[in-house]
Amino acid sequence: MSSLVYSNILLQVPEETFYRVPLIPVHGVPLIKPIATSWERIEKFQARSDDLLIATYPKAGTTWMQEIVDCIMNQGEVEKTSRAPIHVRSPFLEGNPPPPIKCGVDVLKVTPSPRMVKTHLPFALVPESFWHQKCKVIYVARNAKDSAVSYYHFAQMNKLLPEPGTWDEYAVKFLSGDVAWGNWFSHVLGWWNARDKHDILYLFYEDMKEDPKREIRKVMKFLGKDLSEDVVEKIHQHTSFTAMKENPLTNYSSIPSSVLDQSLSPFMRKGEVGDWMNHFTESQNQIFDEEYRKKMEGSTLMFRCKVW
Ligand code: PPS
Repeated sequence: MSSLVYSNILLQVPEETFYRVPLIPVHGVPLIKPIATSWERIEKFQARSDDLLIATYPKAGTTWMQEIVDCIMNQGEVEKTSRAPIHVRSPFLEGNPPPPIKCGVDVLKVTPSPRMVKTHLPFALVPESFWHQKCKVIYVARNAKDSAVSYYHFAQMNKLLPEPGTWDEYAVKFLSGDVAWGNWFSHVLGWWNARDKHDILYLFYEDMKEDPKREIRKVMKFLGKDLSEDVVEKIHQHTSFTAMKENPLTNYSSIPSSVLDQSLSPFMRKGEVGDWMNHFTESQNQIFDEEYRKKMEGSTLMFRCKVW
């Protein structure tokens, strides 16, 4: 099942097809070329009523939430999560990696229910069938500054994304939304504004860091699972940053280094709130704050971006 077995074949795929490809707008949202060119299939995706959609802007704690959900769905029997890497257990809806690895839509077709579907799509681009089927959604949001820093490091090591350039160049691109999956502000606001119209649990990375067990309990309640405090503690231990960094099934080490070069930056990098302070200059911080004020004005959505 692991994509490792394909690594020798991967090397034979012409690099220009998938590697460091340009962004192409889909309904105004920049997506990487292999996703944009297969958009029709993604848009027509058939959700099932017991699908759970785990939606995030990139780098908001998707993998962390996927692992928590899988533990809960397995009644806290964390050993059962060792059946496959996280990207197999919880396929990426719009993912379209180099062949022969199957695209998300094809993998999901043969995935037994209940499926845990990962997406980075903004609310407006989510296939309609999820809403027709009244699917549950867990959305995780992370403050813009830490998201930008995490995404910058990820763009360096993930060869399927466009070259990030220097941090100074990337900070400008991030703020203007010229990155894969588009503008952070539109993403977090789009999902925030939709949360009362659909069955959406809207969570924050910073809250998960502050009190992981409290947030695990929120997810349990949302999924209708009543598990003991001992089990909550077990899930908490299993999904700690340290445990997930060491776990080959959650640290993405099963993906060949030709795609994810973890020597440049590990997938499980720092897992902190406030790392942006090690990267932002004073002037970048001011520009970000100004844009934040403009874009978030009038919204009840609030973020924390400091350690408290
Ligand atoms: S992706 O590629 O968009 O799916 O990445 P995603 O999983 O959303 O985000 C990766 C960042 O989340 C951090 N992470 C965690 N932080 C705390 N605890 C746990 N358990 C955890 N698991 C993943 C990961 O380290 C990335 O953040 P940075 O800031 O880069 O370290």
